[in-house]
Amino acid sequence: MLSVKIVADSSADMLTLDGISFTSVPLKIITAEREYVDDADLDVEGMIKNLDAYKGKSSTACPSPADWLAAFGDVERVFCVAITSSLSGSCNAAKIAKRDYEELHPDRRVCVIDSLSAGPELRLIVEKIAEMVEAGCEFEEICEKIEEYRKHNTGLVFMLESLKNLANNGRVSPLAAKAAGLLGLRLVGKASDRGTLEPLEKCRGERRALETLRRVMQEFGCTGGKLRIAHAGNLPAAETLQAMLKELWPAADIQISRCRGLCSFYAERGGMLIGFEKN
Ligand code: X90
Repeated sequence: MLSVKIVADSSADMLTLDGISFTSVPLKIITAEREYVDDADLDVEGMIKNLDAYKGKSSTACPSPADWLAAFGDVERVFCVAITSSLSGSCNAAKIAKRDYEELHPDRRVCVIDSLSAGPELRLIVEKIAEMVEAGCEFEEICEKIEEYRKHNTGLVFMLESLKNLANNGRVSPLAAKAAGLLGLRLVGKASDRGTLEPLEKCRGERRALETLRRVMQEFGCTGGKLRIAHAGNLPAAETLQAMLKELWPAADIQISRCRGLCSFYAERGGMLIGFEKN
C-alpha cells in the first residue's frame, strides 16, 4: 500500500481529519504590530478582538512553496487542496512544491486541487478524497474524479455583514465593495465559476438573509446531501439555518464549525459560509 496524505491550506478551517493522514498549512494574518499564524495554536476569538480594536492596516499572506513541501512529509502520494487561485497565491505555491517534490523523488506524486473556493467547499473536497482513498481508489483515478466532483457537484454560498477586509485587500471588485458598510444589510453571494466573489442579493436583516441563502442553494442545485456550514462567531445564525435546511431536507448531512483565522478575517464577525453538494 502506498502512503497517502491530504494537505489543505488553513482556508479549509480544518485542523484534523479522521482516518487518514492530514496536515493543515497555515496562511497568515498580518498587522503592523504582529503576525497571526492560522494554525492550531491560534486563538481565533482573541485575534478578532485585537483586530476590532486595531485601527491600522491589515493583510494576509499565503503559504510558501517551502511551507507546502514541509507539510508533505515523507509520503508517496499527496493531495493538496488550496483556496481559490483567483484570490490567493496559495495554489501556485502548492504547484511549485509539487514540481520540487516530484523532481526530488521521481517515484512520488502530488495532485494539486484548485478549489476555486474557500472554507467549507474545501472541506467537502477533502472529505471526498478521504472517502475515495478509504475505498481503495487509485491515485490517478482520484485526481480525475475529484476535479469532476469539485466542478459539478459542489458549491459555496456566503452571507457577509461587511466586506471591509476583502475590499481593503483588493479581493472584491469596487462594485461589490459598495455593498459593504451598509448598516443592517447582509450580502448574500456565491463563489463564481472563476473562483471569485459573486454578489447576489442584499438582504435587510438576518432572517431574510438566511431565507435567501436557502433559496439560492436550491437554485444552484442543492438537494440536501452533504452541507458544511462555517460561521465567523455566529453560531445562532448557523443553527437557525441548519434547522431551516432540515425542514426542507430532513435527511441532509449537516455539520457546523467555526471559521479559523483566515476565513474569520475575511468573512468578518457575523459572516457565514456554506459548502453544499449539488446534482
Ligand atoms: O493569499 C492570501 O493572502 C489569502 C487571500 C484570500 C482572500 C479571500 C478569502 C475569502 C474568505 C470570504 C467569503 C467567501 C468567498 C468565496 C470566494 C470564492 C471567505
